[in-house]
Amino acid sequence: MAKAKKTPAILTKQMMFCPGCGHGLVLRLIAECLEELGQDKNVIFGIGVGCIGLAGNGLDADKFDALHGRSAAVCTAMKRVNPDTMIVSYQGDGDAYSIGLAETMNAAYRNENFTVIAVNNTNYGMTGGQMSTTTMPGQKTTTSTHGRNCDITGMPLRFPELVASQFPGVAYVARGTMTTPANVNKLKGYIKNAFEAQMNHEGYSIVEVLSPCPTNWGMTPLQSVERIEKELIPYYPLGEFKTREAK
Ligand SMILES: Cc1ncc(C[n+]2csc(CCOP(=O)(O)OP(=O)(O)O)c2C)c(N)n1
Ligand code: SF4
Repeated sequence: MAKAKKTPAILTKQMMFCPGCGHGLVLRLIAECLEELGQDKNVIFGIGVGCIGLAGNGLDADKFDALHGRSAAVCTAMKRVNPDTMIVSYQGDGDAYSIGLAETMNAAYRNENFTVIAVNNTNYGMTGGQMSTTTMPGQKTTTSTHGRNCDITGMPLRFPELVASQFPGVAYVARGTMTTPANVNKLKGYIKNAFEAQMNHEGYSIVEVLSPCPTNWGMTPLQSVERIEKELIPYYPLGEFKTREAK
């Protein structure tokens, strides 16, 4: 009989995410990858401002709560002074791509050797579902009550594609999601690739995760998964945009 996988040691307490939220699963996959790579006692997280804060003490690892959007700058410093420590910048789309776009972009531009996990739920989840750079055209949020008008706000930002096309020296760029067991397995593979690239000092790595936010989308968890499949993936395709070069 198949055995259930043990919870990774750094996940110690129940976390307070909403039912159907994607953050818990992303953290679980990160923790599994770190443990399997023998890095779970050798990691510092840069933590963005947002619902990831609800992980609280449930994530038993060194972490630095960066000011809103500044995690990439903090992670740059942490990695430069601790080159053999795994540095993981865990951020939401509002944190990484809206308020912190400059820091996120500059770290990629400089090809800093750390890993960004960017949880894209197309809104600012923690503060009540405001519009972010990744909000879809026509999507209603608390700050785009008639639906996002891209004529005046620009089109949703595809950061992984931007990095892969404009900064080709980076180590690894991918986008995954968790809508099916197969997608969960692929996402775990992407996260592991990113961590391995960092361990080998190959440069900047980023994995974006399309993640449900049922609370602010006004949907059930199942409807949220369907929204990702039908609406988000056609605009935000899954896959690897920059693969690791054979070393
Ligand atoms: C400088 C600053 N501006 C605004 C806020 C308020 N704030 C806290 S969480 C948050 C939204 C975070 O959204 P996102 O990064 O997408 O993460 P999510 O909660 O969706 O996971 C905002 C705007 C803040 N803490 N600091
Ligand atoms: S508000 Fe959204 S992102 Fe935040 S915990 Fe709830 S479902 Fe998750």
